[in-house]
Amino acid sequence: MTTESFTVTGMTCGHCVASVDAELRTVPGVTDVRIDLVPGGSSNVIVTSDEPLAPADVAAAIDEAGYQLGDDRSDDGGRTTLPLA
Ligand SMILES: [Cu+2]
Repeated sequence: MTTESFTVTGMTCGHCVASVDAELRTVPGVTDVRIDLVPGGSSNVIVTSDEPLAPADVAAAIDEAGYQLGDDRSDDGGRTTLPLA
């Protein structure tokens, strides 16, 4: 079992949450979806899956619902890579 968290932008209400939830549950292996809505901002989404999640599948599901994956730089503890000019 695997749990992945990421952010989704563009959601504003419970209807948006329901759409994203429904699409993510169509991804193979997904058993649970938790969405912490931040209206108009970057909402935190946590997906639990029986199988390793393919990022492309997740991105496609979010896209299908009509929203965008946000920048995923929140919880990696400062592993931001900057080009050293
Ligand atoms: Cu909405």
